[in-house]
Amino acid sequence: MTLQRFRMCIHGEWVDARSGKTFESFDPALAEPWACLADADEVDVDLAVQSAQQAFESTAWRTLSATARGKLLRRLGDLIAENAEHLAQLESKDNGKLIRETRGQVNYLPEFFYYTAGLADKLEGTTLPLDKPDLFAYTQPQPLGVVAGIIPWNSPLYLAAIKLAPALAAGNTLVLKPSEHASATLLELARLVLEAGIPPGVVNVVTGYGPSTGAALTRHPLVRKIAFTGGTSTAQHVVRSSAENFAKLSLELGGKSPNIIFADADLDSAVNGAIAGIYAAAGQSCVAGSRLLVQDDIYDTFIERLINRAERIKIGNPQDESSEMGPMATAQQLAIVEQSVANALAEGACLRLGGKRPDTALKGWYYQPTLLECTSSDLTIMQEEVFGPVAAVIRFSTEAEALSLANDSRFGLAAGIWTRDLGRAHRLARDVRSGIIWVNTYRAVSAMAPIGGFGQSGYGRESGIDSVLAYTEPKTVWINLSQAPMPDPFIMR
Ligand code: TXE
Repeated sequence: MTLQRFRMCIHGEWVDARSGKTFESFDPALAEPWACLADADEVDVDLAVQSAQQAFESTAWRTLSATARGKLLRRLGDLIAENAEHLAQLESKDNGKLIRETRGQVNYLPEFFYYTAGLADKLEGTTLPLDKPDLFAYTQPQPLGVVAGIIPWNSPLYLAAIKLAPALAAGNTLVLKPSEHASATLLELARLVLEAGIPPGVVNVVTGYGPSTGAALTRHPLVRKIAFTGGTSTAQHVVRSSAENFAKLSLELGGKSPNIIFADADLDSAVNGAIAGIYAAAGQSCVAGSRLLVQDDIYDTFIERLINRAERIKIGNPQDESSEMGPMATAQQLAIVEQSVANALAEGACLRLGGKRPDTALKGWYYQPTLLECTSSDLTIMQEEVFGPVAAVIRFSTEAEALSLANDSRFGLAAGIWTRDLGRAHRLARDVRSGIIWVNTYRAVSAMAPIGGFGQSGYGRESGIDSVLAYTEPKTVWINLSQAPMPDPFIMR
């Protein structure tokens, strides 16, 4: 089979790695390679970062008004909309996500650019009400410089967009590093960036492996901010790299999110919410509702209805419009899922559904929707992220118990609360420690809504009105209004 060839985008040019090295990327639905990509080393990464630095200092970018930057972002949004079907198909092939999911994501993607475009020229400094009448001071938000965007495989376009749009709106330049498992759509995005008229070098994309390409990028001395989405242990490397040069950081690291079902909930909706939480995207979602907390009174009914629906999930090729669950994105991810389920069973969890690969002729890295019943929150399956279609369910009797179980986690990214009791919904929204709370819904996103976590789910927020500010640093400007000579130089004014 001929592999599709992709080159990197450095300073507006399509280039191979200087070393000539390449690597293969796999189609998860077929478990075979489909693309050949440049394997960038630190020489290539340096070229990309120097290009971004040069673009940052260039008059073409630096003197562009914020309004003009906003217009470029709008144009980019339009181009994404025009190319949406192509991008959706490509992402589905590359990471094995359902076409109906990638299409939905890509169709919404322009909204991130339009929303952020509108924010570009609304970044205001403040006039400071100084307590020193002879002095006048104001602040001005300033772009940081070169931003490194480290992107995982599960939603490359969406996770790149929520970094790219605000970073550009604020006047930064970027080097994006997609995952070695799904790089193609970010290279297509770079093509649209150039077509939109964004100057060469403002957005560069380097491809390669995390420990080589990614590490070379995150420790580069010219990188002023690292926006990272990925796993917790990788994040620890990234944080250490950032310490070399004091680069700013935002980290979005996934979780072990509770989906809490109370007896008074609309059970049909709650079943769909539980499915959306853990079996959508085959559970390969940072916000996966992988811990199901179900109230005693409805526990048996709820589990029966959940199993009944989950058994009928149509596993199939992600490019098939009728498929409801595709494969794991990588062979390694499938191995993690299999190992996690085996460990859970060994620790005493009870298998209620799935627990193996499907009995089909499908060649890819598929795994069945799986449900594990647990009697203790201490089980590893209740504490560790699996990143696959594996729900761990536990029962509770009181609201206090539900809260205590929900907060029994080192993570804190998302939580679902299913109840018709308004007071309870607001109490739990206040008390559950997580960055996103969904009440009677799950997996909702919007350009206007911040995303990010508490605890080991990371820090910093993406999306929303403050997203652009996160790519700036305020500058304080002091003006002496007095006509008198400068006073005593040996005391602070
Ligand atoms: O992610 P990695 P992987 C979780 C999930 C999964 C686990 C591992 O639990 O099982 O992470 O997945 C780059 N310096 N999430 O291995 O390694 C890498 O090339 C700099 C949660 O795919 O975190 C890729 O571009 N960069 C998550 C990116 O980091 C490095 C989504 C993420 O890869 C690097 C995906 C290094 N030393 C997985 N090592 C979410 N929050 O949604 C790797 N990278």
